[in-house]
Amino acid sequence: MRFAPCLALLLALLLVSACGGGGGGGAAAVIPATLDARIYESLSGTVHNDNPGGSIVRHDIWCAGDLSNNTTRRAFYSFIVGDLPPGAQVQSAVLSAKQYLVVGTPFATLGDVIVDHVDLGPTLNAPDYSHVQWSLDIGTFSSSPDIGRRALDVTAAVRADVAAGRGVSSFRLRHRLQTDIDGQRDYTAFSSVDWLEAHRRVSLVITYTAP
Ligand SMILES: [Ca+2]
Ligand SMILES: [Ca+2]
Repeated sequence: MRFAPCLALLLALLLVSACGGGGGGGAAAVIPATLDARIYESLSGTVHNDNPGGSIVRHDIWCAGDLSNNTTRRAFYSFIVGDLPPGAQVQSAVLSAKQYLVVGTPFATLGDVIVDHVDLGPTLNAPDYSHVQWSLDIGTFSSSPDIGRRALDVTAAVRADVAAGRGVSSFRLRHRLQTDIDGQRDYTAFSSVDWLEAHRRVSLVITYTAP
């Protein structure tokens, strides 16, 4: 009857020893924290390709698609990732926005809405419409005209920005094709920064661990 407690004590000591050996000194488990990144308004909006200089709309419906004159537009979202603490390790990052309006048949004729991870420089301007740095087509944001929120895992993009010391992560939303040249409006609209209600608000939620 006295042997069982001794055996239990021995097993407990062995377990403690094993944990200490495998944990590099028994460091406590790091619980990930969450950052709901602030949107960077001056680098967010819609860029049109309607003239050589392009045109920028910041506080309008943010769109991807074409208009009745076959000009096109793309949507941009930027977030401040510089709020992460020094040394933060990004575990996940999810970009989300509400698709709230679909005009014409953009998904049938222009394809899915996909996301590019981009470098917008100091200002949102006409060249950003087609600028190719950093990565094109990092994922599909929307593949149907149904109204509702959409989300995309953008972990690799945010991780790259943080690793490079960039304070901002920027994303471009566009239909795969620019225009179907049919003289009809075909576009999809997403949340703008003016909409702060939880179900409409655009967000980049980052989970991370920090030393
Ligand atoms: Ca720019
Ligand atoms: Ca069209």
